[in-house]
Amino acid sequence: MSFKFDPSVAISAEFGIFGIPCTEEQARVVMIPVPWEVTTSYGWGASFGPALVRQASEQVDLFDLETKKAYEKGYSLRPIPEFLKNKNDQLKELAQKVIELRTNLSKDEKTISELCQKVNQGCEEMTKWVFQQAEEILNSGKLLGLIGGDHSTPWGAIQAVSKKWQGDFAVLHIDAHADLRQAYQGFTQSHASIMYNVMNHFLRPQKLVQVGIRDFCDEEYEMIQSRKDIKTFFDLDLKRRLFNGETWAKITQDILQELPDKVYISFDIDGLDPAFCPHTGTPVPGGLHMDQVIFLFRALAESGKKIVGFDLNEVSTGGVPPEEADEWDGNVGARILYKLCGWSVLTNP
Ligand SMILES: [Mn+2]
Repeated sequence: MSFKFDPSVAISAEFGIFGIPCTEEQARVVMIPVPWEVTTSYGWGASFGPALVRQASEQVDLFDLETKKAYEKGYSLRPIPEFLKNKNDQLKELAQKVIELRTNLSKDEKTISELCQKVNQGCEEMTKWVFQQAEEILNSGKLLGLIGGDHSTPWGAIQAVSKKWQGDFAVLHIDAHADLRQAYQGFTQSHASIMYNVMNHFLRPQKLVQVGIRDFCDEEYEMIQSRKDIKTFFDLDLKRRLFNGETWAKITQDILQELPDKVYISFDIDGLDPAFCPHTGTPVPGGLHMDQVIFLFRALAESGKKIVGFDLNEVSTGGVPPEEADEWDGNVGARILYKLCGWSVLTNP
């Protein structure tokens, strides 16, 4: 099913994401925006991620040398849910209070625990909402995408994909951080805990393959070592191999070998070199180049694997409203998202 429009006429993000004027019914890829960053611990602005990426998406040329006219199948982003943004703003204040109390070594454990409980409950509700939205999209036979928000946002989507495929897929996790903390600052659904949560839930993928990881604690390192269903390509090892003369093509094949036929991609923008995402909440020097990621996506598609869902998260304004934000982070995010949409369509003929 395709719909026709002329991409050479002026396009605007007002028409729809990437300026593609299609309804959700016409679209093959349907994306959920999740304006949420309740547990953000350092820089903020990720809750504006969906708006920032949507705004920048009109700059992306629709024709793509790799994915050609995949866009003719239609990509659609649901409206940004105001109720979730409002809930985010309320709960974020409570979470900040917890962080402040802990920083000041407060002994008021009762207040801390009450606040944490409220925050955790709100995060659970967000995840439930995402799960329902994702399940609805998957059940309608559409391809699923999600735009965060911080990295806690896609857990519900990964649960829905896990349910649909009964765990017969892997999460390809691109990130600077391992995100395997059992809880962070008392928050059970912290952005720093998503992959811990993913891999310990009854609805989970058979495997987690991490790429670009360069910031983690010993507890996370131990979890990586102890679990046969987690494989991590640390940034340091990737760089050492490259510096010793191995090609990225060879490394890419090693990554693909760890993956089964079905792959969900969870893309934290901070997996890239911070030059590509200077305003993201927790940037870490080092990381992947945009071109390496684009090469990896294509190799994955050419290997015959199927993308069963994806998310892009942690694209941030750096704390200002999207209208005032530097366009660069959104620009990079929109281009990653565009490739993810295209390869999703092409790997699901
Ligand atoms: Mn990260």
